[in-house]
Amino acid sequence: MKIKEVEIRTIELPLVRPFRTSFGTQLDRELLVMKITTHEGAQGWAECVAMSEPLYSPEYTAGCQDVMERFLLPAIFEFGDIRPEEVAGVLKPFLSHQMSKATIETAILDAQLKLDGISFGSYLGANKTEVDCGVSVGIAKSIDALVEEVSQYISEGYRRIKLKIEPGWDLEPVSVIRGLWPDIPLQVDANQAYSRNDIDLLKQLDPFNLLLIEQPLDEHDVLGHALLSAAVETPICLDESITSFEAARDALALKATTVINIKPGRVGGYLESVRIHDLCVEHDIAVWCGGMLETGIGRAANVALAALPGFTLPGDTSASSRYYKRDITNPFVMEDGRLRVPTGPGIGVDIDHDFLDEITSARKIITAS
Ligand code: NPQ
Ligand code: MG
Repeated sequence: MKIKEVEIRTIELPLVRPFRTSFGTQLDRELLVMKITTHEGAQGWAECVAMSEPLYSPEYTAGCQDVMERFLLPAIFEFGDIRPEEVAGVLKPFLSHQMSKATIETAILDAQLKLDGISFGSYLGANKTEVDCGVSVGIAKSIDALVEEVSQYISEGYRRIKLKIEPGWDLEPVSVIRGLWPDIPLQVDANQAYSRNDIDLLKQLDPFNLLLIEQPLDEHDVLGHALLSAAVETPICLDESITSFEAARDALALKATTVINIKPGRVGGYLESVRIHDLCVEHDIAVWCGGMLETGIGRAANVALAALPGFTLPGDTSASSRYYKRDITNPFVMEDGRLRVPTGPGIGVDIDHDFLDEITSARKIITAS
């Protein structure tokens, strides 16, 4: 395929409720949406999962747009006729920036699969038609407010609850939720809020039968996670630390992680995600698909990925309504705690162009210079 033009939009969507994590409180989701048009007449869509500030990852929306315009897209234009499988190699000279690279690769893959009439799920190797949904629950104002939010999600049918934790909001919320729902699959996510000095505290989570503790320590402290993992019963699951296939391979070798959260944006795309998935299957490691408050564009591709055989735990692949009153695609609606994997060509969702225009705050067209 030959890329004719790339459109990058900045969009802003209000969240249905504030989402508080150990790194801050989000009221809106600002993100980049990319549309590529090819000379063959195909269009491909992708969203960039970076947030507006570098709080979860070093990447952030304005920085992503800059690196895409200045380096990544010129390299793609210069390469000429390109296949999705060639994108990562073309972008490899530019270090890191996985979320930006993932956006470009995904948009090209969507266009290619639309031309070929193949769905994301079939291309990636999905063997399920629907995926189990979990939900990520923010740090609440009070225990009562948390209980109310969790009961709402459980009554909607979510099959797994993930509580965001931080120092001062850990043992109590976990013990209350576990007490009220003794059998619900439950896990926690600290987004790096603890240190190696907190091993004794994190050990106190052991009696609550959690599926896992996600990213308790700094993203660079892989050894710390190995020490913690040896000291606690609850499985440790890395998120932020897993930025590539190699990072996953090494974290597994060091026994720093016993479960892996795959987020395609964080690892540079869906092809790298499949490689990590295959590695985990080979090592008999459970995997699940993380979430970055995606719109229907990113959610569609994530649901397709989560339908691969190694994704044995429910992901943060929630319904559109978990985050947004109105989505920019046909919404993902949960039925019996599951989302259906799209079957149409490419990501297989329809863009609501009017609504997309309404929430677009900036728009730029990039062509070969
Ligand atoms: C995680 N996601 O697993 C992330 C973190 C996260 C669903 O818990 C705006 C954009 C706000 C991306 C807040 C979930 C965000 C965000 C949290 C990602 O660690
Ligand atoms: Mg996480």
